[in-house]
Amino acid sequence: MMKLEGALFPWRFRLVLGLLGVMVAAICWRIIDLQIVDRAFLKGQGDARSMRHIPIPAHRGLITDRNGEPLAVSTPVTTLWANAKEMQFAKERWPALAAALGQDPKALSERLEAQANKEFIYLVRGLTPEQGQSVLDLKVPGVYGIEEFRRFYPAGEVTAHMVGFTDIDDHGREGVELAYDEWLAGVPGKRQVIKDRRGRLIKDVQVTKNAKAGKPLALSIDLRLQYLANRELRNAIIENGAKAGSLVIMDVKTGEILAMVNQPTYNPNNRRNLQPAMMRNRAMIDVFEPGSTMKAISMSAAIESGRWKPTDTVEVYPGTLRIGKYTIKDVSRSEGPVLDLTGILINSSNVGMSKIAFDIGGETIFRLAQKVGLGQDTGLGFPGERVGNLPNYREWRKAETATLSYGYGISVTAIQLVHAFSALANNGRLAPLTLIKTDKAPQTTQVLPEAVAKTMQTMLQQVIEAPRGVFRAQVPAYHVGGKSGTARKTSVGTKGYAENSYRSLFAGFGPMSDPRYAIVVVIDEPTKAGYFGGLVSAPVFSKVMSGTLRLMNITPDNLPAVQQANATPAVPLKANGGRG
Ligand code: 59J
Repeated sequence: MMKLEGALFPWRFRLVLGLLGVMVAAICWRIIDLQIVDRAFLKGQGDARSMRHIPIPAHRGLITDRNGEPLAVSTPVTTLWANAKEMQFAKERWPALAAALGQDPKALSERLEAQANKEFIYLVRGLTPEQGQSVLDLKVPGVYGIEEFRRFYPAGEVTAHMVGFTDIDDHGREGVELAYDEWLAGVPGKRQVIKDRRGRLIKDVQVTKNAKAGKPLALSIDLRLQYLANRELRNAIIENGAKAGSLVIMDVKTGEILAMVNQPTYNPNNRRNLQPAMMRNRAMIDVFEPGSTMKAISMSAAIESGRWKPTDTVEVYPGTLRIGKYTIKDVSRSEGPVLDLTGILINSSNVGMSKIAFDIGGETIFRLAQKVGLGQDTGLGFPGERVGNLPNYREWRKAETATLSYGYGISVTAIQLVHAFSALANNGRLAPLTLIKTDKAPQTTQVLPEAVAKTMQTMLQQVIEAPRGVFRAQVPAYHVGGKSGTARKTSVGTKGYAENSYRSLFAGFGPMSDPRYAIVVVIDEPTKAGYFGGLVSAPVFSKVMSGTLRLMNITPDNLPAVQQANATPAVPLKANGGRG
């Protein structure tokens, strides 16, 4: 009879069975270990290799002008990126991709080869969502899209310096975009997704953090005035063959900047071929000597001192004044050997102003210049803004006292100059400057007695309206006041003044019945017809002030008698009772 071999070696059979049993037990233990004991740890490890947090872009706050006109808008765009590693598996699709992207096929494939081990490279940023989708529809392996926002500036070059711009990652780089970046920028959200080994998106798991949109910002700017200012400044720069210029319009009652433009400018929507000169917000970052516009401040100090009244006279003959080895000169010959205070302003007599400065002392002028903000921090915190320089009166010797009184040896920005004039316009009350729309009346500081400011208003009106005045600054149907200035530019490299490069200035305000707007015009190096502030900058002031008063619906205060019957005057006019 046959016997089973196993039966012959029962111990061997049991051994094999026993070993098998141990192995099964070991496997079971490992299963329990992996599935139950280590489960959480392993799942976490696995997820960490496939779960991804991807950012949800936050919408950046809208920037508008004071009337809600958009100045900086965030529009959705699609950015295409590639996992270059993954793309190596589909080289045959590269030419089609290059064609869809409008890129050179050779350049693209060279780039993809060179970066073959990179899992993230940008292909193209900021396409319109439609353009982006049409590329994604090709379904080229390794090509992905992300939604982003890109800034668009509807007013382009007209608001470029003021608004500034953001970089490609939507962070503020210049202007208000930079100064108010924290306010405007949102907080990006987070989305959890699962991606496979090659980084392909497999599943959208959840939004772990919602994107928080940035806050909107309404600027003090009035876009209509900004356009007007830009147009008139640009025309004047062209007509006069000038190098550059700035123009600022301020509401003297609220401290709001209503317009701020510079030439040359640039298109913030297309920043290729930008030259640094185009990008300068000159009204705040360029400093200059205010020249004779400073006489408005020095004269205010003289009247405030109580030692001088407008009808007092000073001998200006022969138009020069020696101080040690230094000679002060008047440029144009004055009406006579003696001028009253208004006459000193009208004839822009440096000699007359200097003599008054010696009488009242440098400190009196210094104190007022400081109070109206010349060479002082504006508190605006605008990127790159300059403070200028008002030397301490202790350093003023006799020659400096003279030259400072008519605007040399001090440096200011256009925005400081308009601020200083705003105090005269607003009856001696200085409102803090702001670039943001304000709703409530600001806290003003009385920097000059009201009576003194009113006296100055009358004198500065005479500067424009008197027979020998700066008639080019006149505004039809309104009374306005102001002061021109023509300053030789300091020549680069040397300590002295250039013989034939000038800065033409005009600073003024109106309407005189209730001054509301102050304007400063700076034209840098006019080279054509002439260079006097009264010739070059005054007409720009006239046009911009005229447009401003009309756009703002300000009632004319200087209509001829016949027309007055049909108008509602802001104040009683001479024809119907007089002003007092
Ligand atoms: C001027 C100066 C330079 C600096 C002089 C303008 C001085 C001076 C040393 C010569 C042209 C010129 C510290 S002129 O602004 O007086 O606006 O309509 O640049 O005087 O002492 O060939 N303005 N301008 N002065 N320097 N230093 C007048 C005047 C002014 C006018 C015209 C005629 C200067 C009425 C200027 C205007 O009021």
